[in-house]
Amino acid sequence: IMSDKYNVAFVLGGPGAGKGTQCEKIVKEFGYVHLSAGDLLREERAKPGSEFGDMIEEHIKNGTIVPVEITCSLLERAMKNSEKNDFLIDGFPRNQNNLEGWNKQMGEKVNLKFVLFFNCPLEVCTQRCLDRGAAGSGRSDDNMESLKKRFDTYMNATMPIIEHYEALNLVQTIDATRSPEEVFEDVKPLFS
Ligand code: UP5
Ligand code: MG
Repeated sequence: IMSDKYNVAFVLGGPGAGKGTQCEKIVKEFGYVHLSAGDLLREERAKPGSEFGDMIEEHIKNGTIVPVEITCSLLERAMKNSEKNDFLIDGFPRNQNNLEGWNKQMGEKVNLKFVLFFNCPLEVCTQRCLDRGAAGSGRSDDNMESLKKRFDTYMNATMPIIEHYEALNLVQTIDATRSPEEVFEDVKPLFS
């Protein structure tokens, strides 16, 4: 039966498309648990003595993707540690390796509801991340050099994953160029 599985919505979109911003709003209004793969990796990186810290930082700065075993374990641990059953998984799966690793480790334990895709042009995404960096985000990848690489990865590795789910009719595409409030108006009906 479905009810003994985790309910999951994947949240995808380019760097700075607004995944985190919209997830916060969904959490407030609909009681989902927000798990950002990027946040979990940054947290793991920051742990003193973390075996994977340097490797994670290398990937983040270069906009490349951490091996799925690490990311998937962090996600599964967070899901197990939560008392809730409904999860927004933000910024994952980002490539074929992520998709295959997730399906192998979590496929049987999860009911995938849909993939929320925040569609946002490169120029808008870039400006948002640069502004965030200028405002002191402290993120080592909010600079032009890293952003170019993040975009390459997004176009070459992540878009095919979105297309894969599109072929399965699981993608809900949202125009993410407008204000956070306007974007959320389009998101709401998907959760109501
Ligand atoms: N903002 C948001 N919405 C706005 C709107 N509608 N109008 C105007 N401004 C808006 O927003 C970004 C900025 O824009 C903020 O300042 C916000 O106020 C403003 P945010 O909600 O943070 O966007 P988000 O899509 O979450 O952007 P983020 O930078 O987090 O996206 P990325 O996908 O690049 O970052 P993530 O943290 O997911 O991944 C970082 C790196 O981790 C990856 O490059 C990769 O190296 C690694 N990673 C993995 O290896 N594996 C994973 O599974 C996940 C990550
Ligand atoms: Mg984010």
